[in-house]
Amino acid sequence: MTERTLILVKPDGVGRGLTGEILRRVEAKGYRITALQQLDASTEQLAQHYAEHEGKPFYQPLVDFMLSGPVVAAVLEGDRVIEGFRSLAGSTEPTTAAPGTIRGDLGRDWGEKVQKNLVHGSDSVESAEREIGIWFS
Ligand code: RTP
Ligand code: MG
Repeated sequence: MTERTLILVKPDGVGRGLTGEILRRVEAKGYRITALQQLDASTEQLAQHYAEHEGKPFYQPLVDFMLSGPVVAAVLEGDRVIEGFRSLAGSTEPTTAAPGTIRGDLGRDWGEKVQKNLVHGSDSVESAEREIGIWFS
């Protein structure tokens, strides 16, 4: 089934010059990039985007990390792209994310308060529509 998802290249990915490599993997898989922009996230956007994590110990370090540099937001379209992009990204923690995934191949998390894991991808159809509205208004 054709879906849309919202992905972010987080500040570690943009800062390390990995945007192209990450988008290359997305396109090589066959997903279409239907919107793309680099921006400095606002605290309001992050409060909305990460509302489900408010109150968790990693919430403030996560927001501070996401404010530390530009992010790249993109809308992807494709068959089962929500699940498919999360599969390309790998599990949350770069050290244990499977080799072959973005986080497993490229992510570094040693000594950090928050997982600097390069990318975000929506986790459901509802989250995708909500998050697309936050980053592309
Ligand atoms: P995402 O939402 O960014 O695609 O990642 P996810 O589903 O794999 O992870 P989630 O549990 O939704 O957490 C959101 C982001 O918060 C940071 N995090 N750090 N204990 C930690 O150090 C920790 N836990 C979560 C990560 O950047 C994670 O992607
Ligand atoms: Mg998540």
